[in-house]
Amino acid sequence: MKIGIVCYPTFGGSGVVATELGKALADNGHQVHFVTYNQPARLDFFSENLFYHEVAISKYPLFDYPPYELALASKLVDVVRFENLDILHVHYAIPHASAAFMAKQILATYGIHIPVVTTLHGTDITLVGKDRTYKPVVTFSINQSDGVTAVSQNLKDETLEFFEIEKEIRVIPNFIDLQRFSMKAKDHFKKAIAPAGEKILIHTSNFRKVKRTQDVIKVFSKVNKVIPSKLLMVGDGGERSECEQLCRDLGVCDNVRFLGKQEAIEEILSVADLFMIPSQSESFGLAALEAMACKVPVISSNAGGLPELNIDGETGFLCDIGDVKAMAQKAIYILEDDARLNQFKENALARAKKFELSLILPVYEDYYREVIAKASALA
Ligand code: GMT
Repeated sequence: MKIGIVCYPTFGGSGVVATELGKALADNGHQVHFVTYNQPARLDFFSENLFYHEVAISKYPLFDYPPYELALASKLVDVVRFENLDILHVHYAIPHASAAFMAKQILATYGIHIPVVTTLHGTDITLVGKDRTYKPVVTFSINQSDGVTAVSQNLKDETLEFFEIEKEIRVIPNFIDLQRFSMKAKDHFKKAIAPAGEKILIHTSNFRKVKRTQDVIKVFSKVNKVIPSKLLMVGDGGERSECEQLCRDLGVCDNVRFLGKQEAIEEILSVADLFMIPSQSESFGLAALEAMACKVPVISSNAGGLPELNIDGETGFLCDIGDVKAMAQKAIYILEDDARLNQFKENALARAKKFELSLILPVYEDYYREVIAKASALA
């Protein structure tokens, strides 16, 4: 197939899923065309089946708000026409699904009928989509898509609850490449971080408010009183300086390291004993899956799709949002006994294997074929 992929080219979960999916499709012999405003973060190598089309945004002085959606729609028209694409797969509803709808209408005037699959990732529904400003457009563009997928059952349920959706939504979860994400021998790094054999806790995110990163620091401060431990905070974003201040207030600075944005995240996860993701809202929790693939158990909130990934008492624990006391108790329970910790680590990896790329890739491929067949029957 010739597949167009539209995504945010950033480190965010939806961009990572879109890029990894595109790479895997290309490895499987499909021709994949990325259309976005910047080279996607994980698309920094050459492959004969991968193409990147940059959306240039006009900086005309009249435009206080440059119309990215229109530039994207125009680019999609070009790419679909001249590369003869079979299907467009847009990740994140806003503004990708509506731009794809516009492109589809324009292409119809050339006699080209391109099916569009929209994947809902989370904040496009749970935060941005529910905003009155965008709700009608989100509803419309989901309903106009030829196929719609959501990354968890919970996200599907929320979408159906808050929007008037007429389309069937297929649940296709996030996936993991276990060749890349596996526990690596990084003893020298572990020694540098935890020279006295302290336990290592870790959090990775974009430090947005929705991640409740300050809860991570609060939980760690409680754990650290009982278990000799270190905390690695990986990533960057709006809440980082608040977290740094909280470390000072709680007197844990010497045991917390802020590593900023990191490429080789699997190497850092490899030295960790416990992952924390106390999010306010989390449609799936790709960061937790990456940790589990590296044999790291998870303390999470019970928000959104996290219970579909993290199995309470088996791969980690689920606690109420904001219940830092319970999170700390559960973290100590896992960390205080090495045999128990090892069992949780094994369970985390076993669970991650259920989301292996090789299992999920054919699900997407079959879904594309199904959507293309339905759309061509209607054309
Ligand atoms: O988590 C983020 O803030 C990034 C966000 C995004 O929209 O790129 O991630 C969302 O999509 C990921 C991939 O499907 C999911 O694994 C994340 O759970 C989801 N984030 C939220 O729902 C907050």
